[in-house]
Amino acid sequence: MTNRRNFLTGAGALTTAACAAAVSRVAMAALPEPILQTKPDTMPPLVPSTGRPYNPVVTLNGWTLPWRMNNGVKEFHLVAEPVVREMSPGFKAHLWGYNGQSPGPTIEVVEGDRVRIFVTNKLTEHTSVHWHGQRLPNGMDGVSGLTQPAIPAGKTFVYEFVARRPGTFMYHPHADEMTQMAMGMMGFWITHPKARHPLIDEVNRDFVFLLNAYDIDPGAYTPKIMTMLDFNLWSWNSRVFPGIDPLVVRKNDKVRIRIGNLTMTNHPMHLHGHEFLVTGTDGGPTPKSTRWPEVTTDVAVGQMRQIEFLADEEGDWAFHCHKSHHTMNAMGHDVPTMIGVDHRKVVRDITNVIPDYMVMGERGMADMGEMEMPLPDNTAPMMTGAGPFGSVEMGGMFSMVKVRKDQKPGDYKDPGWYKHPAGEVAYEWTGALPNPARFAAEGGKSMPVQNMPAKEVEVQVRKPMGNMKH
Ligand SMILES: [Cu+2]
Repeated sequence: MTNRRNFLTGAGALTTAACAAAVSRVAMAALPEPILQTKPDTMPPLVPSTGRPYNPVVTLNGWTLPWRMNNGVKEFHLVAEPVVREMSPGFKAHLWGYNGQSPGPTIEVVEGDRVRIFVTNKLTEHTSVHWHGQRLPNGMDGVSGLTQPAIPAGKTFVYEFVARRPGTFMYHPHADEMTQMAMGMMGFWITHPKARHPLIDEVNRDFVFLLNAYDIDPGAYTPKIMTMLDFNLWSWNSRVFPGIDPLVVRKNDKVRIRIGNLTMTNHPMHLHGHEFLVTGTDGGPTPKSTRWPEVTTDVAVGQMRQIEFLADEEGDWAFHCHKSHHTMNAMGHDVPTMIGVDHRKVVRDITNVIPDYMVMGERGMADMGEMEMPLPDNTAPMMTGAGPFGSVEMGGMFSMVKVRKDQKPGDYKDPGWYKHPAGEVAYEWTGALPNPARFAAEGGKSMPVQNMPAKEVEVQVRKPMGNMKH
């Protein structure tokens, strides 16, 4: 390949990708050598060196799988295997994935391409790969038991079909799904249009990521696969904030973000500072007449959404799931709300028994962002992320779209924090503070009631958090 990407560290892997044309017929009859990637960094887009040209996507904290061209067929080699994924700095999870990573690499092809995918199963149980959203022969759909026998451990199966329609797709097992998806087996698939498409605009930057979720006890490494809804790690491409890279763009870039949801709940995805249009789903590009501006779009379970906007406002714009419990990391959330509760007496009693007992949440939960509370080894802090003005108090499904006028075209390097022009940051008021006006008709002034209770009753609200379902 002309584009020798720095992640192709293995010489063999580089040879496979670089010299497809020179490979002998004997080698072509063999499997394409699997290409692995173990770093969680966002890799630069993989510019195609064979086949029709297209504008490649950028996989957030991920990469695109190189292919080899074999008699006009694009050949890929996916290896299903156990992987270690760094979910955020200092926190590693033992997952299952493909080619060294969870999620697996993004596969990018062009409408009309004939694609052959070798899938080698290095797991301890059988698997299969379902190509979510694709038009293909029924026997290539990857539903074990229904359309094919499952791929036994240690075996390699071949899938082959033509990528018939352009769009945003994903792949995942359709065998022991509950286990294999809870363990992180999934990946993105993009089929680019073969020519200008009336409903697919050209963009300057095209980002992709999958929404996924894990239940990993603090201090543990392996997800609890029996969890149905109460996950404690809400991730993008198996990363949690502050481990998620920013989406870096140049001012006035047209930006597309493609999102797929393989969690067990919906995620209202919210962008600050810009309005976007939903331009596509896993069903294909949306008709122009159906598009209206939004700043939040819900991505339901098993759905994909592609959003587009003109990045014409400079700054560090938050981009996150709007469910506030999804922008937090592992926590015991069977914790009662303590705001406004005076527990001095209780604490005195408890510290007689447990000297290190610590009260949480008396003034809110913001203290958690900066608290130097000892965490078990290998645990992501609950809400953290140092920003230029202090803790961002976020975890989970949170990142930023960083818009900069001096970002070079094609440069995805983090430009650091936005430098706000003078006078454009919220500031403290230090003048006189008159009493703020308050609504004065509370209870019975505008509508006098004769039989009001004589004594004022103050209601203590205690939010139930025990059996919370997302
Ligand atoms: Cu969410």
